Amino acid sequence: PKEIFLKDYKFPDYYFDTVDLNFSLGEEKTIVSSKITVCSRVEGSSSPLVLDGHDLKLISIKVNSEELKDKDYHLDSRRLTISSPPTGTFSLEIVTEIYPQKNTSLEGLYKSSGNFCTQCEAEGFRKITFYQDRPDIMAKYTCRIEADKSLYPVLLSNGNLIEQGDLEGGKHYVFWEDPFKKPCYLFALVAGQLESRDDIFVTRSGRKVSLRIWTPAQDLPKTAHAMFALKAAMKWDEDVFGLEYDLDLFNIVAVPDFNMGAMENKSLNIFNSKLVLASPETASDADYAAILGVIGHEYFHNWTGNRVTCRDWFQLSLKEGLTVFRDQEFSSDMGSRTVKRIADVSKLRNYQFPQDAGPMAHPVRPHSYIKMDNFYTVTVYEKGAEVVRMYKTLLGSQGFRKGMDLYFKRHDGQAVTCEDFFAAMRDANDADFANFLLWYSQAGTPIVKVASSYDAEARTFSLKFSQEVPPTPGQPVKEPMFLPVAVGLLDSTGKDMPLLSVYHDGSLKSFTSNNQPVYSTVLRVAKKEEEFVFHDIIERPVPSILRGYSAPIRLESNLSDSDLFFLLAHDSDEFNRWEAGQILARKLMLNLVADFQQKKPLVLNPKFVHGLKSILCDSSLDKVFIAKAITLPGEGEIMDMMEVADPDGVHAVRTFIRKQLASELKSELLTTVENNRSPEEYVFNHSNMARRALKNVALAYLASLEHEELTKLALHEYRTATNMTEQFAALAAIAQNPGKTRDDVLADFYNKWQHDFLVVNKWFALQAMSDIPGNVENVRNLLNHPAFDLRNPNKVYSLIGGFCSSPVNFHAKDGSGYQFLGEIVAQLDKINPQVASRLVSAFSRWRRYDETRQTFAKAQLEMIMSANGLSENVFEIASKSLS
Ligand code: BAL
Ligand code: ZN
Repeated sequence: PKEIFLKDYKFPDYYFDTVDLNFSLGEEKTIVSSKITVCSRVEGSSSPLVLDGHDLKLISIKVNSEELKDKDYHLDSRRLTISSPPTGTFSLEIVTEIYPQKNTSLEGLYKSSGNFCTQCEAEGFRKITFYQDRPDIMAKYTCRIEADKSLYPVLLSNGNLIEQGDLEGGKHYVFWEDPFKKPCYLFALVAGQLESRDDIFVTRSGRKVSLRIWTPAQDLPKTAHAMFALKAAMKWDEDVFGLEYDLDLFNIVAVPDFNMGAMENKSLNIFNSKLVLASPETASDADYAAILGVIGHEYFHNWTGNRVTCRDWFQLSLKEGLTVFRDQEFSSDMGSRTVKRIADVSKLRNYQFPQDAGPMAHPVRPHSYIKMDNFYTVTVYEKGAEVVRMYKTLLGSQGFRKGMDLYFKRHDGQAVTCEDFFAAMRDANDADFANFLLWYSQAGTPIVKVASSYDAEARTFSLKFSQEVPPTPGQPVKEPMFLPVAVGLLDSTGKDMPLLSVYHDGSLKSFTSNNQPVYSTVLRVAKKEEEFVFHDIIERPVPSILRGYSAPIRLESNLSDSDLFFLLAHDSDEFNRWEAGQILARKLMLNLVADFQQKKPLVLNPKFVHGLKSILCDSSLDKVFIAKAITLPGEGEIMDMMEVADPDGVHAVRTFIRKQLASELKSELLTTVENNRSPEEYVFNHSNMARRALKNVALAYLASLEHEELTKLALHEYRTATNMTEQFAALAAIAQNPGKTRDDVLADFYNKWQHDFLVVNKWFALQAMSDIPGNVENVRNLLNHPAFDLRNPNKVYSLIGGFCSSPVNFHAKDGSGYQFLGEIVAQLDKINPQVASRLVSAFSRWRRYDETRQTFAKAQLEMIMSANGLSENVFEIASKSLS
């Protein structure tokens, strides 16, 4: 397999101006005809025109209406090369035959669950027709589709519907035209038996936009929330960024078989059903929130991704980091900012930090790839969003908006780079961003140490920072990064102190403006070692550092436990209040793991129990904040902090603390459940979700005790629940403990919901993620369950992905979990390489474990590597994991 490098980027020799596509959809085969207006970039140049193409049967090829002879072109399994095309502008007509019914990779054009559907990002368009399949080729498209009218009454593509009509033989046709130039990865086609929920959004300039969400008829009632989310997103983008929708029609289609969560094709977003369909009875609060965020995300791409796109795939974070940042802000504004921030930072810590510390570590803008599909990662998305957030932290809301405005003014209709975004932010604000661009090129999570000290005599308080970025593959030596660190100082009553001035780099900077002190400031940390000294600090403060998690770093401070308990009780920055509790919990868990390994008895620090008790009983706090604050860090997060990850030790300790807390706080937890039962009607709003979240966390703690009356309580909650959030939480609470009750309730749940594939996926995932010893056998049995299907990505992610997220069972010391995954990857790679390579990533950090586990995991990776016909997708992840 060939590695592609950012440094090798070259402007294309040929541009495409217009593209007219014609699809004749059939049961045996589909005929795709394309007519492209090609222009050479350099006047008079006649370099070969190389078109990408994969799994295509070439039927004919014409240049300026003349059929090409065999000698005029060369065809291999990956490309079609026209040796001497005409100079200037010419037309290129190509006819290909494709077989969507046989396409199980779910990229390009495929047929599944009765409908035709496309997925072209990143490089799927080359499976539809021969093309320069790269995002800097932007052209205006038309698309004519013909198909059997009764089988495919709905035929959709990008842009506006210009014409439609009936044809002979029971067929019909449609003709779509997209007035905006676009790269081919944004092309989309859908054909099938679908119905739509229709609505209208009037933009702020008065344009009436028809909104349609398409699903099979029986699912239409479940699209109300998605429509609400779409309209809210359209309004929010106008209010916050001044960005208005630019066509008269916006379509969303929900499909059950989809590799990604969703896809932002111009005016025809295609969604994985699980991110569209919701009803209170079948979807949880988390599903509702995910739908809101992803509907927003795909809509926001219309500007950040579609109107301004990426020059090449290395720039993916230009659109994804920015659009994730935008969807995070949207969800924050629609709900609770702190809670959203906690969720996003947890995701970063649990998934991105491990990636940044492993063999797949790559910068936000990768330097190379074999398969681009492998770089739709938490680094490009989530760390990329943190990078965008840092611009906003440095510039403030208004400065950030100025930068966005300039970005669109300069680059609308263009395919650009991360530097272009940086330059717009800088130039619009005349800002000094020091070496901020390193965030795009240097992989690895910076480790930042901060030591604080107070000088009572001088009334100064000092923060001394030192930073190090660990080596990552291909990057042994790193430069210090530019870190915006938001800081506040708490006085002895817990209030923020006024910050008057700070001494740094030989100069004294005053914070006051108009004699108004500030209470929080952003320090610009840019060197390997750096000191900031606050003046006129009248008592020893407790510093609240990295407020709102202002930079994606691992922060290590010399704060004492009592400082942390103080912050947990008082910090005005709610994120850092939560964070103080998490730091305490992480320290406690790591110490107990050491005790466990030395076979010492486990004892829980009473101060920790007391700290959580005061949070649990503080009625002034947001309930979902309480729910988050009393939830322990995940096992993965703790393993990630250990020299040698010990899944058994971490699991034993987390289980011990949970049971101990449940036992010591039993009466408070019972009151919490009692006081937070929902009223009859489900409402998706912050206060209702907060109540459910708190009740569900409390119930899970209680059920962990395996007391008969508490299991009965969980059963009661399960039976009386009127929404999926509470029903499923009660099921999960019961399912923690093996035994007949668990088996009966799981069976009952399946019987109740077997008609609903999205709910059945939850049922698969719950069982797959279980910590019950030896669960691999149960998961193997579920592979044969009639509702399971290896061809459906959601089912695979639920069952196999779910299993890999259970540290004790996936990392079972006998290697049984690794063997199971190895077998599945080998099988799945033949069906769907993108999904297979996502799964194989679970092996990538095998060197973090003890020798026995390493031997088993390595053997599986080697077995996978030795397979005949291994896909490039899996090859890239498996080989990098082994190297
Ligand atoms: N562009 C791929 C799906 C998404 O991130 O929106
Ligand atoms: Zn996206």
